[in-house]
Amino acid sequence: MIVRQTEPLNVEMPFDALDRFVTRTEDFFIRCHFPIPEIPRDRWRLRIGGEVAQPFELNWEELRKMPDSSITATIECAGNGREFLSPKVSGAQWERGAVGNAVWTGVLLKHVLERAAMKPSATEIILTGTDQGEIEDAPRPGGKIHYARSLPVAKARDDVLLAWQMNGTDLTSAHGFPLRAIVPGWYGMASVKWLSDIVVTDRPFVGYYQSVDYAYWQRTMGEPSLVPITEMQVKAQIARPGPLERVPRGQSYRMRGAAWSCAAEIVKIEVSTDGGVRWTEARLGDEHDRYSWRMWEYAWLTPTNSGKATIMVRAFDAKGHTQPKERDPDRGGYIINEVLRMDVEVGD
Ligand SMILES: Nc1nc2c(c(=O)[nH]1)N[C@H]1C(S)=C(S)[C@@H](COP(=O)(O)O)O[C@H]1N2
Ligand SMILES: [Mo]
Repeated sequence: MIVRQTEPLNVEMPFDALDRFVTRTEDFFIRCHFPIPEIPRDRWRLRIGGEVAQPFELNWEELRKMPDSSITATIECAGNGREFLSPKVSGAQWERGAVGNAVWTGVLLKHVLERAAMKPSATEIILTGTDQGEIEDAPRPGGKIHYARSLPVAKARDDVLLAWQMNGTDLTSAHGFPLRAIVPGWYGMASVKWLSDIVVTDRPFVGYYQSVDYAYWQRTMGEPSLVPITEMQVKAQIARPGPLERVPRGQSYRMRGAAWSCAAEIVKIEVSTDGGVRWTEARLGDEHDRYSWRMWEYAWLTPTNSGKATIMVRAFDAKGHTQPKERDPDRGGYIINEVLRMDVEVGD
């Protein structure tokens, strides 16, 4: 793993190592804003309140008696790929590895909300984690805050999972033990870890992590307005060759990687090995699932002459979305899905 920061812990997977559909837990990136809270299972509680008829609290045993289900879902940090931006943007300099695909098991948020009986006034659900700390850079609120994000009622009632397992075993501390949200299709910041509180509200939540941070400028009626980052945009990444890899000349080289999108499944991948002049379809991996990435590979007949080659990849989803060619400055340091050019050395 590549360590970007130790306190708080931020590590990414060396994406060159991508070799499977389901990412092993030890290879799954870790993104933390505050120190990891160590929460003893018997002291942990989940509180549900706000605009509900029956606020209640759950302990670990009660939680585990709720009906469980599993989903395989890809989570990408909204800042994944920031290292490739120019000019440089502040924040963790993630390369390609702040993304992973895992099997998550837990109870659907909708079951918990049904039990609390939401009032008709409910519009959003705020999820809050146990972790807390002070924000360093202005603008910032005073003192310590918790990590919190909200979801619209419709998404909360759809497929959001409160997960206690990752890949068949209890969550590790770093990934949110004892309980975390999994918001399928959304960038990672929505999947609140170390979940302790669920508050139903009747107005938009404008917390730090969806206004000052994890927001972007959206142009609807001409002028930009700041909106929280939500759905993952269609994106393909190359795993091999890696940026520093030397590719043998005049041979068939197995190029490969993964692609994902919130809107729909990935249906086509195109590869260019000449800097975007010609594009050829890659082969899609057999394994696929609504909210999982799709592996792809392409047999590249490498140039017979030594030198530099510029390789690129782009994905298409079933709803016809593809990746932008240029960087949109309204996105700041987030939502990095424009087609990248990667130079590799061809030689002996
Ligand atoms: N409570 C809490 N939840 C959190 C975070 C956090 O710092 N605190 N980081 C978020 C971000 S930005 C991402 S990308 C994902 C990463 O999940 P992972 O560490 O399990 O990969 O968790 C999200 N959930
Ligand atoms: Mo993130």
